[in-house]
Amino acid sequence: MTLRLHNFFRNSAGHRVRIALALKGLDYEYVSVNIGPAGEQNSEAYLQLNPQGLVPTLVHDGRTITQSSAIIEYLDECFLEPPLLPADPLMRAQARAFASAIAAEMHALNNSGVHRYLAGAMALEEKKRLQWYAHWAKRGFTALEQTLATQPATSFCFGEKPGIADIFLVPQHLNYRRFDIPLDDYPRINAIVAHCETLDAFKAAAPEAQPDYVEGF
Ligand SMILES: N[C@@H](CCC(=O)N[C@@H](CS)C(=O)NCC(=O)O)C(=O)O
Repeated sequence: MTLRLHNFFRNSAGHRVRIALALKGLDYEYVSVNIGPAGEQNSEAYLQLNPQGLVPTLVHDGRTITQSSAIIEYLDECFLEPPLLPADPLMRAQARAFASAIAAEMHALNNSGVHRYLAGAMALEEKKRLQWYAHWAKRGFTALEQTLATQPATSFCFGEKPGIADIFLVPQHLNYRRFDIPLDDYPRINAIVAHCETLDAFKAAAPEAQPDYVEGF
């Protein structure tokens, strides 16, 4: 059985998949796709694999899967232990909703391609671009903090084991730290992220632990 992950060290959606792979204890080949100025995600070879020109892409025994949410659910269905989704249907839906709020409403508005377009075609000055970024970050994290406040106080977002919500939360929190987004208003989120970051699987998946890591990139 072979697993190959096409991603980049500074790739929030790829970071999610790395956490899932590490939590499941799965070995994989790391293929670096430099999404910086090199723009390798738009090379002909990579577009054959992922026509969206986005990372990550997972190749499992020659079968290609794109989109981090689909990849993580696929891994969870192929490799059952430990499960990344709660067993209870309601909690499962809540965990998926939490992850989806990050993937679809927050990250999608703030990812690197969006920034490039705002700075380039839209000629938006950096201050305005950061204002855009901070607006969606605040709106998103405020809602997630409120969601967590309705849950029992557990070590992770939904229960006592790390799962899909934590997998999506940690990379997004890291993005916001990188862009100096004020995070003091989200004590529950901050505590969960701090706890996750003490765990080996989260450490192994962190950008600085990847083979293509470059400081200050
Ligand atoms: N919804 C996608 C998002 C993927 C995505 O936005 N990847 C970014 C990096 S985090 C990317 O490839 N950016 C390159 C580009 O936009 O050209 C997923 O979850 O996999």
